[in-house]
Amino acid sequence: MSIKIQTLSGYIHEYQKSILDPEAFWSRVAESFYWRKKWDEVVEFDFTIPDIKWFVNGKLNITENILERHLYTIGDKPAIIWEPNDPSEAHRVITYTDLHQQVCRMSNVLKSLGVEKGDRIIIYMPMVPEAAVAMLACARVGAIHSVVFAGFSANSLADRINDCTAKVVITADGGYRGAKTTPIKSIVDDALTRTESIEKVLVLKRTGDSVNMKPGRDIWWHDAHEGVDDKHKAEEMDAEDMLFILYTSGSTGKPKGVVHSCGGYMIYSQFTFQNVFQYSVGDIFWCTADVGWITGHSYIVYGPLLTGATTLMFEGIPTWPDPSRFWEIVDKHKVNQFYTAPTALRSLQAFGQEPVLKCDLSSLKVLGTVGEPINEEAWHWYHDHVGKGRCPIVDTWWQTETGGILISPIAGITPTKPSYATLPLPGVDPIILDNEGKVLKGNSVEGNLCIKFPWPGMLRTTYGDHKRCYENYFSQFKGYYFTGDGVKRDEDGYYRILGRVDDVINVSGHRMGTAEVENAINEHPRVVESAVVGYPHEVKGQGIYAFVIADMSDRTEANLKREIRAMVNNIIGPIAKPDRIQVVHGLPKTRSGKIMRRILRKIAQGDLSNFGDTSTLLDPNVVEEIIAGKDSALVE
Ligand code: 7RM
Repeated sequence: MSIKIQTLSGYIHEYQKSILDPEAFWSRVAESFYWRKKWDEVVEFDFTIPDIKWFVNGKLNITENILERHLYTIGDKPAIIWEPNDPSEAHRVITYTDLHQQVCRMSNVLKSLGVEKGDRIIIYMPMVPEAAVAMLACARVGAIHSVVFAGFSANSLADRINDCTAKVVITADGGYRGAKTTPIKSIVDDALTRTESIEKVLVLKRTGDSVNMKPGRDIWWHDAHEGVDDKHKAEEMDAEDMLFILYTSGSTGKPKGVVHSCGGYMIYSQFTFQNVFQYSVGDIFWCTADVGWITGHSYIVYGPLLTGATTLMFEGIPTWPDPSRFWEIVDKHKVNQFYTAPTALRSLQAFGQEPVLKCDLSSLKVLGTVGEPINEEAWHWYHDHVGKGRCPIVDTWWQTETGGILISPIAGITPTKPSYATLPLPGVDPIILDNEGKVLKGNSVEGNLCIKFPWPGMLRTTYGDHKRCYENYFSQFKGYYFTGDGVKRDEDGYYRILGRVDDVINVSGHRMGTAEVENAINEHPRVVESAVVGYPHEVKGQGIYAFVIADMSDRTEANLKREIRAMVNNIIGPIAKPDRIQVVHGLPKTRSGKIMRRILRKIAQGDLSNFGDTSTLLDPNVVEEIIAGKDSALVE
């Protein structure tokens, strides 16, 4: 299947070839998939628009490459192993044959609800196999899915529904996460009071909690499936037709809908999965992400299933019922590759060695991390105690926009280095530019990370607003894709990601725009203005620090802070609640009224040594006042 790099010299060889002749390289990768019709051109692109097309005029359906292609060879092999939140509930095993039947039946259900090729469907579900079935059924009928993380608020859900004018929501009555139950359906009901496009809501029964079902609009999943045929012929899709939209935060207030296409995403998610994790037949792969994030799309669902792999899906959280839950699952299902986020590792590290040392973990071969820079301490803990010194760690750098991993070790084949994503995958050409746009060649350089040549998994547009796609990613450095990340290339040529250079923060591996959080805070009737920055947080990577100017005439500070946190919780969701809030009288601004975030970031970090040039400040006294009040910031 596809190209599998097996040796270090193989990597070097393929890498060089892929950069010299990307078209030959990617067409060789694409050859191993099932196409209804082969492409005319491998790639056509112009980054100045941007206009990016891969496998031009190729026809396919991604689900035929997941289901039909594997039926006769590995039909009875597990496609999905599902581990429930509660360890006393039975796990489920879904074979490729089962998955084929379930996806076909669901495809017929979608057709019966009036879904047509090109329609947008929102999936707002807990981590159950039906979420993957729903995604694949959308792909099969040619509908564009947009999965919304079930931790987002009704308001965030409504915004996404409205942005893509979705026709159907697929959801569940509720969801389990640790000791908590989330009333998912009632959040949907709330969201739908602010939307107009939704015609049908399909509701899976998971918790059995009572829910309101609106006649004519809401249908139970099991009722809709009653008597429905499990044969379905997949819709023929153009390689460049949209496969899905996934909303992600940027430096502006409103999340943008990143669009991925059928052909390129298929090739890229599969190629990177197989190579980075060195998946072999029979292995059990476990990615702990939620399907609501890109990591879940590419490395729980599409990459593994396109490879014919067994993918483990976990409904719960790392610390419930106790902090050995992850490691007990590894032992129970004999997991071979384990992929998680640094924040999860740091939260587990805090419970000490006992929960991990009591587990065997000898099935593990490869460990992976994603979502944020991994600090050396967490890297060593992962390496020594989880991997028992035997397993390579792949620190995978990529983004919602890139569709799959771009810079990462190839497990057991290319070198690893703590806190380094190391080397680009074949077909990926990273370039470092200084702020003036000058290319920094050679080693021991630091600057803005850009990519020079397109790769099949890259975004094509931002839904409904192509200009925004250009402005966000292609306007700063002409002719390059700009990642928004800072990077260092060390003396050996290895890449180390330094974090965002824009107004995006990364909290527990979740991307958040500071403007997005500010907008939510500013909804509070007593708030006059706010400025949000990130600061180093032991477990979350970055915490959220909000400086707020407010009318305090009828509130105590404690009440105001509580209300602000509740406000942000309602508008965005719990992941965006500020960790620290400081009430201030003024914000450091330039004479033109721009907030000097650089100064606020330094104060939030507790670095009061050198604020750089403050001569452009409108009122330098503001800074003194903020420093003096620093200890009043709420800490939770
Ligand atoms: C996959 C994902 C993307 C941002 C990205 C980086 C940061 C991701 C790493 C990382 C250092 C890593 N998509 N990031 N992986 N930073 N090392 N291995 O996370 O769209 O949600 O976030 O996350 O800043 O730009 S994402």
